[in-house]
Amino acid sequence: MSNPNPTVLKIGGSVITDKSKELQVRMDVINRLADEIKRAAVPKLIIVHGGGSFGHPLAQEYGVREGLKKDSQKIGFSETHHVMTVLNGLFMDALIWRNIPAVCITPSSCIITENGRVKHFEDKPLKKLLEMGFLPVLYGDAVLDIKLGFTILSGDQLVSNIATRFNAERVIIGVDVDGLYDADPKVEEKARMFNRLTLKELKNLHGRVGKPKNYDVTGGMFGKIAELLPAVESGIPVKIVNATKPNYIYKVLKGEKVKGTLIEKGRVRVG
Ligand code: IP8
Repeated sequence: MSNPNPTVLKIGGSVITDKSKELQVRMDVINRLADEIKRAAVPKLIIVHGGGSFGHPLAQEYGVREGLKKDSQKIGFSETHHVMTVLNGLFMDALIWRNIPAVCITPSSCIITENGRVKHFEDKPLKKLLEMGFLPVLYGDAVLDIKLGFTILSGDQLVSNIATRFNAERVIIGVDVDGLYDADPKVEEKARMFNRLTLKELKNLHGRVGKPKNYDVTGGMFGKIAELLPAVESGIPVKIVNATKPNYIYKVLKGEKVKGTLIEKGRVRVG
């Protein structure tokens, strides 16, 4: 394929950070993922990573997602954005040291939301980088908001928006569990994983999966499902895989069979 549509890869914050401790990066995991991304050599790739124990605790402490209500929150907005640039810097180091021409695009500098939804997105640099063969890297960020003053833009909303905007060939979501379950697999021993889901099944499920109990301000798996709907609706297949397991991201990037949940608009009939 000479000019393929892009693949959008999300790496969850719970994969690259230790969510039990604030500001704890998992550099070994970032390095392994960078190796896998290098080996897979996908021709057009956009990466988005999450906040984990960098962005989320500060966003929660200062109520950044809820918007600007008092001046004392402003430092919280700055800190949340700043720690995300630190995490992103570590991620970028791992890619660039491996000779991958990755370039960071800072969401808070090119996106403004309205009530938490992307409203303005100056996407020309992203488009140009992609055309030139660079690997653009974005992340969930603290962003300015027309109605709220500021808020949190989740990596998942960003993934869905970018995938739709650039007519992605596929979306890959790397998380710290094997796929999408009917209950939280970390809590419910009997939780069942879905191998495949249609849009209709996903919508039904959306109402049933519980909200997270930890400090994930963007809603954990619950928020993830809601955000993925527009991408699936526009016909882009989404595969959720365990990025903490070695070679899963490599295999999925290469189009090889790997355990996970595949979400498609409808069932594709074979034969
Ligand atoms: O981890 C939110 O992105 P996510 C990032 O993809 C911040 O939900 C700044 C909390």
